[in-house]
Amino acid sequence: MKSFCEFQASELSSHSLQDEISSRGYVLVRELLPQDDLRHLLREVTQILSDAGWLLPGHDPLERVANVNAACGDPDPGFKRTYQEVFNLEAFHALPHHPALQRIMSMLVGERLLIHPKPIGRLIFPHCERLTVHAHQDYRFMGGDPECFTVWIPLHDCPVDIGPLQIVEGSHRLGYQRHEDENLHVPEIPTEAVAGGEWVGGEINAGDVLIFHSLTVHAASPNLSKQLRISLDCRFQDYKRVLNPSNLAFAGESGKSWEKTYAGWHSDALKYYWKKLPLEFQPSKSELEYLAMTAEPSSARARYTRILSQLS
Ligand SMILES: O=C(O)CCC(=O)C(=O)O
Repeated sequence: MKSFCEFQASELSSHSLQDEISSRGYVLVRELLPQDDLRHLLREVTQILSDAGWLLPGHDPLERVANVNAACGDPDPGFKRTYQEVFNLEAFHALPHHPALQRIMSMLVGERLLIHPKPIGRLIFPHCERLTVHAHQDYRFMGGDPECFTVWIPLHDCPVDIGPLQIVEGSHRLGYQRHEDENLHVPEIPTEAVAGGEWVGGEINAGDVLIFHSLTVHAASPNLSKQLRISLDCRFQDYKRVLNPSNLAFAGESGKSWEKTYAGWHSDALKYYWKKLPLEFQPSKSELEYLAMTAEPSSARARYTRILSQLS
């Protein structure tokens, strides 16, 4: 596979970053985030995984040696319980706000930077094909304005056998591609239907970040190691561009809420920060109100009602 085109953070200007994203659809930035900051979060996450029995005893949790008998992933109920503990960590939510990341994302997006408040943690057991994320465009899941960018951040070194992300170069220029969702938990673009340039990949290490456009096709490579692969992905956009309000709320039936997420946090600084920004929603609040009364089936109405109730 062709190797990623890569940059040191210090080499990038606003202009070169925007040029790279617009021509290739991604930028791999080496050594942007300090190792210590990542390790601090990794320590908290691996302690949760160790307590859940996901790691082999007799090793430092930071080594992430997997207990293969505990292998699970979304939507397994056991996975969701442990994932929720990771999601509730204050340090998990603080990472997308890291000053080094904000600086580079402002260079790409501009000064009106919206950091989406729901980062996704990936806790990927080895040798589980069903848990490998297949080809897709984030726009399929995020909606809103396509000028939205994902940053993929491994919390530890990810040599190729641990399953870092791969990208289809230039695929963002071909628009939205059809995703198949029949009988699939997560919609994906069938391998043979993926359009764009070549797949590119390679190791992505602690401190590196992979930035890509919401229409850039990407997929995870399989984790063929003995360790869990732990990463976080988060999204950034200009807050003057439309945003799908489901990115701010918990639309499902699980009873998750920001109040519960924030319950154990020490600082208020990152709580509800987006409520202070002049955001434009798509669907708008009045469209949501209409959908909450008319959408079919009734589960969709309930979903819109939950989103609405969390926006005020
Ligand atoms: O980390 C993964 O396995 C998948 C990440 C991904 O698809 C994304 O960041 O959009």
